[in-house]
Amino acid sequence: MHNLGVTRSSYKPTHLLQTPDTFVRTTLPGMKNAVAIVHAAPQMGAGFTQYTAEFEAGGMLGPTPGQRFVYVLEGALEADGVAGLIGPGGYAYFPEGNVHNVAATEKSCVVVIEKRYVPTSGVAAGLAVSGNEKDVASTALMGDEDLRVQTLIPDQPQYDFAVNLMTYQPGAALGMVEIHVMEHGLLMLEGGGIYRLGDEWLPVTKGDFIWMAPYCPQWFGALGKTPAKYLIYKDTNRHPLGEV
Ligand code: UGY
Ligand code: MN
Repeated sequence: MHNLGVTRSSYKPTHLLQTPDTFVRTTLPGMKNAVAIVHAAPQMGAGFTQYTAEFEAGGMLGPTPGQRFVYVLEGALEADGVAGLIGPGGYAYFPEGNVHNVAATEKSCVVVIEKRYVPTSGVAAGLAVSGNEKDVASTALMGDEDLRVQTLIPDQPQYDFAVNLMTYQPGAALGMVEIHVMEHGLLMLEGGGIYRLGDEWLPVTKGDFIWMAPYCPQWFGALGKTPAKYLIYKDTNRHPLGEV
């Protein structure tokens, strides 16, 4: 059946909305029994790589040249240095140069974010981190109790990026149109709404990926009768001119 070339996906210099009907799978070096949907990469001007890894039982990731953050959507992972299995809502961060295996113990779907570390003088690189979102407290964004943020990587100068969960009660919205130097990678985990990206107002729903370039005007309002939730990457804690 032809789809007549129709999709909600949109790729502009300032942003990408990538909906599941446009996902193309590939493999990355060292991956075994797994495929990657590469959503964001330096090829589009991003300063990081974000992909969804789909594993068969026993599947593995290959090595990375940078730091790596994994967040389990479905299934279970075992990873060097992490006690027990990492199940849904579980996450792990590995510093650059940390040689580690990440393997799926069952069919699994995992968010993988990788970034080359930007050192900053007088600050040692951060240590490995792992946990589960259910154990992470949330804070209200700009005093809005209906818009809550969970910070998965410590917000400290040792770490040069953040990965946060943002949960909007139905009808909640960002209190402002944000325009900032940091870029974002975003995966819709639950619910949906309208994302303003640049000069487009786009309907978005669970499973969609969004990349926002630095300075991309952005705003989100949650629609529907269930909360909207997304996982969002942002570069942080570094001078825009680079290493100091
Ligand atoms: O942290 C952020 O910049 C976040 N509020 N941006 C967003 O949700 N688009
Ligand atoms: Mn933002």
